[in-house]
Amino acid sequence: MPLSRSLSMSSLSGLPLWDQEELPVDELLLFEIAWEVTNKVGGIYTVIQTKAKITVDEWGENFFMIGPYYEHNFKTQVEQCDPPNAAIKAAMDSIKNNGCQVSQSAYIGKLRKDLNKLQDKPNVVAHFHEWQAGVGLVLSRSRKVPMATVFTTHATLLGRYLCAGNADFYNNLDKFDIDREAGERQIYHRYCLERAAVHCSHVFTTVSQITAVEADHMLHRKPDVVTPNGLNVKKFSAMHEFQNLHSMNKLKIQEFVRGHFYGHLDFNLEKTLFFFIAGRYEFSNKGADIFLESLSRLNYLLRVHKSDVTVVVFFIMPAKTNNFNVESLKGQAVRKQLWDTAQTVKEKFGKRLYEALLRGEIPDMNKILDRDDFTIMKRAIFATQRHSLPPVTTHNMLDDSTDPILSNVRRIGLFNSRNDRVKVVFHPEFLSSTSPLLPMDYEEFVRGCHLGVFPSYYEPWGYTPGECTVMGIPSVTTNLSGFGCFMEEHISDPSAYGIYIVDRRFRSADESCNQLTQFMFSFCQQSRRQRIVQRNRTERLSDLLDWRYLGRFYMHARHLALSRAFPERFKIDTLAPPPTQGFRYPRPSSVPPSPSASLHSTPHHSDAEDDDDDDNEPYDEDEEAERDRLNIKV
Ligand code: U2F
Ligand code: UDP
Ligand code: G6P
Repeated sequence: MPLSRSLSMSSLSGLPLWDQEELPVDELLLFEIAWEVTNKVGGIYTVIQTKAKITVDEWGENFFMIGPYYEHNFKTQVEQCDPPNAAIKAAMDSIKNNGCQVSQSAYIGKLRKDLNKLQDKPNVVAHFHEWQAGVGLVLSRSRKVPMATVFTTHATLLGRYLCAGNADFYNNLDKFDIDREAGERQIYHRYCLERAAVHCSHVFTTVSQITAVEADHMLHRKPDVVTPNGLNVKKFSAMHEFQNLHSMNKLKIQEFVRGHFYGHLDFNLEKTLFFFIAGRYEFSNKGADIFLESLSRLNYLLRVHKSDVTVVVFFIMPAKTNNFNVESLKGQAVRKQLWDTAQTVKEKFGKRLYEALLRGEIPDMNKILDRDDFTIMKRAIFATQRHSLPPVTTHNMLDDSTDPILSNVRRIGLFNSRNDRVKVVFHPEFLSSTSPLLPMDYEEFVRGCHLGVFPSYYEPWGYTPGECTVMGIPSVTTNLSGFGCFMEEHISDPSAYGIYIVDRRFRSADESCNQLTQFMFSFCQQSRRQRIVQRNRTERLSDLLDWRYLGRFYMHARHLALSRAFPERFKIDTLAPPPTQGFRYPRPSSVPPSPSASLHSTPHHSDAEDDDDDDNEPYDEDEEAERDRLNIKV
C-alpha cells in the first residue's frame, strides 16, 4: 500500500506547508509506551501529555498510551473507561486472567499476541520512549512479534552522567571508552538496555540535532529522524491577553516579595524585575553554576551604574527539604497582618468621612483617626522590623551545608542585603497553587516573571525556555541545548525576539558568564515599553513550537517504521523527513540595523523611562507583526 502524500492546509501562519503522509489509520493500531505516561518525572511527561491531542486527532480510538500504574495518578489524571473494542478488552482480560502484573515487557509482547489471535491482524506501530520502556521493545523483537517499532531517547544515559561529572563532554565525544565509562559509573546494565533498544528498533529518533550527534557516539547509531519537542499552544481570542496575564500574575509575585522582604522593602516594586531558573536539580547540567556567577557580576554592574532597577531571582529546583522555614512563613503572615490593619483603618476612616459628609462637613483630616487607630498602625509597623536579612531559601534544607546553590550563594555573598541590587530566593520545591507561601502554579508564575534563564550545559531539548516563549516571556538558553540550536536555526536575530542564546560551545566558562551577564544587564536597561514590545515578539514565535507544526516528525518516524517492518504493505516515497530547513523568521523590521553583536538588537533603549501603565501601546507592534509576516521568506 503506497502511502499517499497530500498538502496540509496548515493554519500556522508564515510557516512552510508540508507534504502530509497519510496512513490508513483505521487499519492500524498505535501504542506509545513510556515511564512518564501520567507519571511526572521530568520533561518527557510534557512531551507525552502535550502531544496527545494531535495524535488523537490523527488516530482517534486506535491510539493507546501505556505507562506504569500508580493508583494516585490514575485517579487524578485520567478517567477510567471501557476498552474501546473487543480486541483490546480480550487482550487485557487475558493478561489479567494469566495473573500478569502490568509490566511493560509482558504487556507489549503479550498484548500484541492476544490482539493477533482476536482481530484480523491489524498492523501495529509501537513507539517506546527511553530505556525503561525499551525493555519491551527488546523483548518483543527477540520474540519476533510482528510490529513496527520506534525508539525515542530524550537524552543518553552516559551523556547525562558524563556531563554531571564535569567531563569536557563536547570536545571529547569521539574519545570516550563508552563501555568502561558506563561500568565506572555503575550504570552499565541500564546503558546496555538503552543501547539494545536503540539497535533493535526499526526507527531510532531523538529530540535534537545535538543529541543526535551525542547518540551516534554514546550509542553507536545515528538517529533516523530528529523529533523536536513541541507544545500545545493556547490561542487567546484577544490578541494581548497574554500581556494582561503577565500583569495579573506579576501582582501575585509582588505580593510574595512584599512578605518575603518585609522590613527591607526599600526598593521600588515597579522597577523590580523577576528572573527565574526552573527544572530538575542538576546543578551544572542546568547551568545554575554559571547563572549564579553571572548574577554576582550583574549585581556589581547594577551597583556601579547606580541603577534603580532591582532583580529578584527565583531558583525553582526541587531538593530535599523539611518543609517551609519559619522566617518565610512569618514574612507572609506579617504582610497579611499589615494588609488587615490597613483594611480596618480604611473602614473606620471611610465610615467617619461618610458621616461627616452626610452632615455637610469636610472632616478635619488630622482628627479623623483617633489614638487607637495610630496605636494599631504603630504596632503593625513595629512587627515589620527584623534583625536578620530576608532568607535566601524558603524551606529548611536537609543538606544545607553542602547544597550547591547555597554553597555558591555563600561564596559570592548574595545574601539579600540592602545594597544588593540582585536578590535571591531559592524555592527548593516545584510550585503549587495550594502553597501557603507562593500560591501559584508554575504556568502562572512563568507568566508573571520577566525573564527565564536556562543556561544549560547538558540539555537535549529543554522545555522550560520553550514554555516561556509560547507564553510571551523572553528567556535565555544556550547553543548546547536542543531548543537553543533549533531557535538559532529558525530565527535570524533571536535576541530581538527575546531568545538570548549564550555561547557555551565555543567560549570558555568565564566568557559565557560575561555574555550572560551582558544579556541580563541589557535586559535591565530596557524600559517598560521595550519589554512589552519584546514580549509581543516572543509570543509571535509560538507557531514554530506548536505540535500542529512539529508533530510531522513523529508522523514521519511512524511511517518509516511501518515501511521497514512491513515493506510489502507500506511503501514510502522518500526517506527524508519533512523539511523545515531554510525557514527563518526575519529580523523584526523595527530593529535598527546593527553591524555588530546581537546584543544591540534588543528594542532600542529610549531615554525616557516609562513609569505608568498607560504606556502599553502594543498595537503598533501588531502592524509590525503583519509586516514581518508578509516578509517571511520560506
Ligand atoms: C530529557 O529530560 P528527562 O525528563 O528525561 O530527564 P529525567 O527524567 O531525569 O530522565 C533522565 C534519565 O534519568 C533516569 C532515567 C531517565 O532516562 O533513566 N531517571 C531515573 O532513573 N529515575 C528518576 O527518578 C529520574 C530519572 C531532557 F533532558 C530534556 O532536555 C528534554 O526536554 C526532555 C524531553 O524530551 O527529556
Ligand atoms: N516544571 C513544573 N513545575 C515547576 C517547574 C518546572 O511543572 O515548578 C516543569 C516545566 O514546565 C517543564 C519541566 O518541568 O515542562 C522541565 O522540563 P525540561 O525539558 O526543561 O527539563 P528536564 O527536566 O526534562 O530535563
Ligand atoms: C503588560 C500589561 C501592561 C503593563 C505591563 C507591565 O503589558 O498589559 O498594562 O504595564 O505588562 O510590564 P512589565 O514588563 O513592567 O512587567
